[in-house]
Amino acid sequence: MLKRKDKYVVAVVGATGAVGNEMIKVLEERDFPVSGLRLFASERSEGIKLEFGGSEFPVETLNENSFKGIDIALFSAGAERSKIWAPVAAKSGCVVVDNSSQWRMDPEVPLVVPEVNPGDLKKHKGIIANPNCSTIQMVVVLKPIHDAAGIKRVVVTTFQAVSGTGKKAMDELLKQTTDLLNFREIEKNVYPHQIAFNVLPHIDKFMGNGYTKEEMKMVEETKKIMGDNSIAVTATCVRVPVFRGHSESVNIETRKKISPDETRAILSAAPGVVVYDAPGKNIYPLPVYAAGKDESFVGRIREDESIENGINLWVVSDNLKKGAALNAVQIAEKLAGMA
Ligand code: NAP
Ligand code: 3JN
Repeated sequence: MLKRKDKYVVAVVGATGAVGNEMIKVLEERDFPVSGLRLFASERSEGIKLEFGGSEFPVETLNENSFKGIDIALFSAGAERSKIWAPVAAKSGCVVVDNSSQWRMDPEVPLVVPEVNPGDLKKHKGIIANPNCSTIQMVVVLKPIHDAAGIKRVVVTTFQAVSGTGKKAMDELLKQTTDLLNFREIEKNVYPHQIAFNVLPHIDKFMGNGYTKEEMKMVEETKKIMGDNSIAVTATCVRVPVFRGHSESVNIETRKKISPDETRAILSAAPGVVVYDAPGKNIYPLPVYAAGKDESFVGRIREDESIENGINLWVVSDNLKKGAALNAVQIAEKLAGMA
């Protein structure tokens, strides 16, 4: 349990990465009560200093004693590092909010989106898992619909920005784009195919069932967060040449009929959701507008006329913010009793 204090010593593990960088920004932006900040990354980053609140903080490497005196540790250094270091941190008495997939499906570890299942935080034993970005932005929209009409089945197709793969992928999209526009040969290091001016139906590794791991994360995490294993979910995850902001086409079959107007009204009142839906005026959510914002934006709300009780939605959110850093900081705020 996190002891209530006026201010907390916070650690960011993976501080030099795309998510870690965003975590530092979000802590500052939301004025999280920080009495001390410790930043960790790999040996490659030793000596680097990062800014927070007008001061510079050194980046350190991890060791068995790193977490002594730290209250909250926000992890975003990959599943392998979380597997080793999250239990070490928890044993030192620090509460870990882990952004990797390592602990998400562990029955002992709550998987939390504060707008959806804040009550699950009470069950934590030192580690709390932050869901996958594509899951987070979808469940904040699904939850109020499930409460109103009971969701039977979800069919989702994602259009995911390259920042979801990290800093190197953002550099690769930029370089391939400029190389192609200058009639130069491209290099492929991060993705198996060209990402500039292309679309890849492949995120994370392929599993035995023909789905990718990212797709199965969406299926399993959605059920755990919503606390309902009866919701059928199927996903197709696609990488698109966008820097920031994941988009999703979401088809929902409900038990009770719900009209597009009712859906709009329910979602307008939902925490963390903004309805942006006036197609006649070309108003619908777009990644370029969602980038840097906190909410899940929803538009193109319309009936699925092919089934009895169906709704189609288009959901866009900033994958580095609500999809990762912001959700983690919101969890820390809940633990600190701020929200
Ligand atoms: P990234 O830009 O590649 O950054 C990786 C970070 O991990 C860097 O700070 C890196 O440090 C650090 N790191 C690597 N090896 C380390 C080690 N041995 N010890 C300590 N730190 C180490 O990747 P990212 O996009 O920020 O993603 C990082 C992780 O966050 C992912 O692997 C994933 O688990 C999680 N993530 C979650 C979501 C989500 O959906 N919630 C989205 C994206 C990522 P150096 O700079 O020194 O190499
Ligand atoms: O690709 C995206 O848009 C999201 C990527 C998330 C990610 C990337 C590398 C490793 C994860 C994750 O959060 O599931 C992981 C991982 O921890 O398995």
